[in-house]
Amino acid sequence: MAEEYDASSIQVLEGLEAVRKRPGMYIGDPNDGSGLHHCIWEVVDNAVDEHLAGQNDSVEVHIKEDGSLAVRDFGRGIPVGIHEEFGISAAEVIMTKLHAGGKFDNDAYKVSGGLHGVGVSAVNAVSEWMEMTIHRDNKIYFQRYEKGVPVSDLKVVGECQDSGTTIAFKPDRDIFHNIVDFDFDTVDTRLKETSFLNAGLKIIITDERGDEEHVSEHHYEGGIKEFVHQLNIRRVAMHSEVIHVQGAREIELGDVSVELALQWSDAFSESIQCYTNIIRNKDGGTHLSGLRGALTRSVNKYAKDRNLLKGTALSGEDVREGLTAIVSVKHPDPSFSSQTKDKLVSSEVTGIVNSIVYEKLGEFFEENPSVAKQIVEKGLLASKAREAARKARDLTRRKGVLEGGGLPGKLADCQSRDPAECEIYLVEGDSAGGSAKTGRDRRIQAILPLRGKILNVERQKRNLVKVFQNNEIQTMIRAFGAGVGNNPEDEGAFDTEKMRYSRIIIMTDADIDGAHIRTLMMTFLWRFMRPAITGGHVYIAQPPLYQLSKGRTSKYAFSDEERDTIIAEMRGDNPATKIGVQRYKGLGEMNPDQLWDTTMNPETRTMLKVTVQDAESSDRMFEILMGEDVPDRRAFIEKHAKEVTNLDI
Ligand code: 0RA
Repeated sequence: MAEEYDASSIQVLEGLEAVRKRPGMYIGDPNDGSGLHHCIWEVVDNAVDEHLAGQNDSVEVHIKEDGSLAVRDFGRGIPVGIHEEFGISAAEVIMTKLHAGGKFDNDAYKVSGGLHGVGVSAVNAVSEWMEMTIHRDNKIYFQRYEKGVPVSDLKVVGECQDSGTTIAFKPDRDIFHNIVDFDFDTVDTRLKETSFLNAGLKIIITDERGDEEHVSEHHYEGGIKEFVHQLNIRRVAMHSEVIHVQGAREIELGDVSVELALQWSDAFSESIQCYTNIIRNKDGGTHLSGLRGALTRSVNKYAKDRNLLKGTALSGEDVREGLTAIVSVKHPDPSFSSQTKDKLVSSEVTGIVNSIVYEKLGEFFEENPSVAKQIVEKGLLASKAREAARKARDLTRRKGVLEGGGLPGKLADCQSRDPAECEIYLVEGDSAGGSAKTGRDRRIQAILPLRGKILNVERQKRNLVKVFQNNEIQTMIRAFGAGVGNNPEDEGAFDTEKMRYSRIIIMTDADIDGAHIRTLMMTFLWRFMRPAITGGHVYIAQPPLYQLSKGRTSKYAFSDEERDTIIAEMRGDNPATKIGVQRYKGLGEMNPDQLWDTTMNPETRTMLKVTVQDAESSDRMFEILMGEDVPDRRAFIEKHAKEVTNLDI
């Protein structure tokens, strides 16, 4: 017995050591905040498991002043009895053995199971300390760990009437570098999602840092139905009730259950979020394809049976335009394409979701003919708009060919024909365009001056023809030479392989107008040339805000802080030196040499690369930022003034 214990405790130490050596492999990047927050999800998952087992109705999360965090649940309490194999308490096994969660699997736990995979022991390993308090059998048990190693036995420290578990931990600063503070918004957003997906579970988050305590409570009896309602709150819904369908099928290992909530709105895009066992699968997978197939099939069937279709059937894209949906699958043993579970690959799920959704949605349409009709009409409208857009796009293409090679007159092209080294500057206004043309490296840099504010494409959802007839937009399409449209299946869709320049650089004035024009350009690229953004081809030039001069030397500052630093440096010990400060209001105020030196010289310039954190929220962001709802837009801009893009620039 003793020997066994020693062997297993060595195994435990080795396991903890592995986690501390390569935290990234177990809990995610320890430097960018993702690993730090993953620790919270892991601990909360255990409490959610108790809810799934029908034993817990609320979770309290406390973010503490000292950098620690505590998660309390009101479940059965972690078992405290001695574990036969290891000779220590079951609780200690759970806290110290990697993947120990599965050891206690029973029927109630079928669809749970260390949801994020690594278990609380991995969090323990990367914590300066972790404290476990268990209320069970009218006793309070307590044990403390440091860097994953117990520093005391599990002890009875008091009596109680209730049951439940509290796990408190402080992430180890030796492991988490850059970002060591929990971010309230990140925690709040994520746990709100968790509570939507677990109808009836109450999650209360208390931020105890700072002077004022901040409390946020999430409790949704309506579950994912309420989630969809919330996601559409800023949109005009096509039908007032969120559609909700549910079903299950038996497979060898147990039941696969499917829950779906959906609602169509006047939005432009489709937004479907997929989950397996409460875990988000951001790249979808077999549940998504099952759902898509069933949607197309059931809407077309309804339309055809009622003679609502004029000609050909609606495409999947037509049917899904403006759809917001959540699909949540529970599976006893799901497979994913990767460790991060971004995509579900269990093949049987396609057919299961497809048949449940087709059957239940068909029933819903029969019972709600007016809603069904609206959905079909919306699809027909989408199909018409798409057809018109296709024609307008073809026209743009043909026109390009007729005008000899298709390059627009305003474009000052570069000499090289090797896209890899070529870049195109989109410049606001003709005068800045003039400076840029003179100042550039004409071998590899092309300049396209655009006049004033380009069309706000977000407000032309139903009028794509207008988009394609717009002069500035036609000019961009022809200059880039890579087509237009985000759907790779369409003829002439944007294709990064065809780009004449590998970098598209947006260069606008460093003022409010410039920021607005930049956002308009990004909105166009996002809606019509998305692969350019997702492929990392879009950049934002960084012109200086100030020129600071002292005698004959001059320096440039790109921010107010930098201006102050440079002024202080130039003054040195003599505060009386009055430094010359020129604020650049527009690019046009710089002469070509200055523009080259400060902003365009590839050897010395800094640019921001536009990347996408999350397509879903970028979509939403453009909808709000460029959409028609004025009060909403104002609120959004006020809240996110500094990060006008969640496209992470
Ligand atoms: C294993 C078995 C049982 C409960 C738990 C684990 C459990 C783990 C955690 C972690 C945080 N809170 C928790 N609550 C419960 C079932 C024990 C029984 O049947 O009584």
